[in-house]
Parts: sequence; C-alpha cells; structure tokens
Amino acid sequence: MWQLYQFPLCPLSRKTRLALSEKGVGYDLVHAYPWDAGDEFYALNPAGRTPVLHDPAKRLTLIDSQAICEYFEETVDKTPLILGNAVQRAEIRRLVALFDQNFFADVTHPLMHEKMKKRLVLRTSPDSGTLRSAMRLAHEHLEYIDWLVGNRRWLAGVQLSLADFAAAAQISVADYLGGIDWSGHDEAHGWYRVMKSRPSFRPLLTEKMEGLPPPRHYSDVNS
Ligand SMILES: N[C@@H](CCC(=O)N[C@@H](CS)C(=O)NCC(=O)O)C(=O)O
Repeated sequence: MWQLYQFPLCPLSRKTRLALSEKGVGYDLVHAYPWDAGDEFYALNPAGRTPVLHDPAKRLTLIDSQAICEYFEETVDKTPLILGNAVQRAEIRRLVALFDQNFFADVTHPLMHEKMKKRLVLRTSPDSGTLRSAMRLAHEHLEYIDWLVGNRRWLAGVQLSLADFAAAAQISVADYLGGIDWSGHDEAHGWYRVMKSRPSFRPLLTEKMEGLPPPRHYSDVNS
C-alpha cells in the first residue's frame, strides 16, 4: 500500500490526493510537517518537502507532486487528467505550473507562513501588510479564473483536468486560512463549488490542522 507523507494544509499534497482519488489509487496518510520532520522522512526525501509517496513493499519512493501525478497518469488508465492532444496537454501543464508555482508563491505560501507557521511554530503575530498583499494577489488570480471559466468549460478547456485540481487545491488552503474573498468572482466561485462537491474533495474538507480551525464556511459545499 502506498503511504503519502503530507500535512493537511500542504496544497501540493492536496493536488496529489485529489489526483490519486480521482484515479482510484489507494494510500494511507502519514503526517509529515517539514518544520518538524523526523529522520524517516528525511531519509525518503533529503529536500524535506511534502508530498512524498512511498511503497515500502516495493521500496519505491516518488517525490514532487507533479512527478507523482505524471507517474499515475502514465500507469493508471482510469480518469485521464492530462488529456487531449499535445497542444491541450501543454495547456493543462501550463496551468498546473501557474497554480503550483505562481499562485503558491503569491497567495498560499504567504498565508501559510503568516497564519499557520507563525501561529503554530514561530509563536509570533502575522504581518498585516503581507496578508493584504496575498489577498490582493488572490483577487488577481481569481479574475483570471473568472476569465478561464467564462471562456472555457473547465480551466484548461472542454474537459476536467489536472489544472482544475491544482487550482482548487491551492484555493482550498487559502480559503481555510481566510484568504479568499469571492466578491466579484461569481464565475470562479461557481466553478469552485462544483470542484468542492466532488467525492475526491470531501476528505480534504473535513480534515483539520490541529490548533488552527477553519472558518465555518470552509467545508460547506454550497458556500
Ligand atoms: N515542487 C514541489 C514543491 C513541494 C513543496 O514546496 N512543499 C512544501 C509544503 S506545501 C514544503 O514541503 N515546504 C517545506 C520547506 O519549504 O521547507 C511539489 O510540487 O511537490
């Protein structure tokens, strides 16, 4: 059985979990907090980053959310997530990179640092300027999602793809941390409600980070 080393608010682990679930791949969760990880985790991934997927019986370790998603895309036929022709697959990969890297750097990572790490690890107060900037940048990303959803059926085109799961994974963590204001983003909000109501999303919405409860609306699929 696969073991997924992750922590509840790691957006890249969330993307991986959504893809595994959509593809019907079973796994056990192992909590690994990069700031407090033990030797066992560092032995698997000396870079100390989550997610890491490990199969002890096969002595196989997969590292990096995109490498893991691509591995299962190549080995499991069920629910293709990087699909279509070469141009369409390139567009899916472009958007996955945009959310994994840009949205993460602009919005999710600053929110995680200010609201999660400072509270649970560093025991200091969040910086309001950094939070304001993350929320302003979140609006810009949501505007782009409004445009994508308004012009296409799903983010990368006519079919649901890994781009939708990469974006929804980042937004779900930002939303947990109170960084998403949907005002003026009806199209993006409608798309996110649909993503939230998928069975693959349910375990993420009920999971909590110890010492850091989510806002009440977070797990409500209608809000
Ligand atoms: N490219 C990697 C990035 C993984 C990553 O940055 N994970 C974060 C948590 S969401 C982490 O482990 N950070 C620990 C650190 O920066 O020390 C992936 O997609 O898996």
